[in-house]
Amino acid sequence: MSQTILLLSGPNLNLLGDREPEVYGTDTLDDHAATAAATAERHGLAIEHHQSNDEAAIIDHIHQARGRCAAIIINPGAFTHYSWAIHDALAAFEGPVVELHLSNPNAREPWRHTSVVSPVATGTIVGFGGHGYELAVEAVARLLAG
Ligand code: CA2
Repeated sequence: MSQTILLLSGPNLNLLGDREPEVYGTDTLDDHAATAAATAERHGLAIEHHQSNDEAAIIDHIHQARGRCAAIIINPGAFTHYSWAIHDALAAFEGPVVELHLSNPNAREPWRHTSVVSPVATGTIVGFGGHGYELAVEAVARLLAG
């Protein structure tokens, strides 16, 4: 059975493709999830994707991944900048965690420069738009291959 990567998308990412294309591109979240799934399949891996605007739902998905999923790729949206609850949930996950952002938050408003997720991430991919989904899965595949 193939190993599963949990792909988590935080608040407002369901609006991708609809508004702010100059910042986030024109692809939808479904497009990005499809890119991640196709990349995973090339490595014999599977993607399970969930998007939520609810912090508690994201935390529940992280808990449910424990002992079941091999890795987590997460774009926490604006929760990135203040959710210590997501930080704590990720800290309790045993596998690799990749923090992923479409834009480069460090090149934007000062309040986006802090990530409370980065300290518990194995690595972070920012600023590559939709290509980041492919890069994140490639990184996970390498980590899982040892
Ligand atoms: O660059 C990223 O991927 C972000 O995680 C996106 C978040 C933002 O709060 C982070 O600082 C960086 C925002 C996602 C909102 O997505 C929208 C998409 C279309 C229209 C409006 C919002």
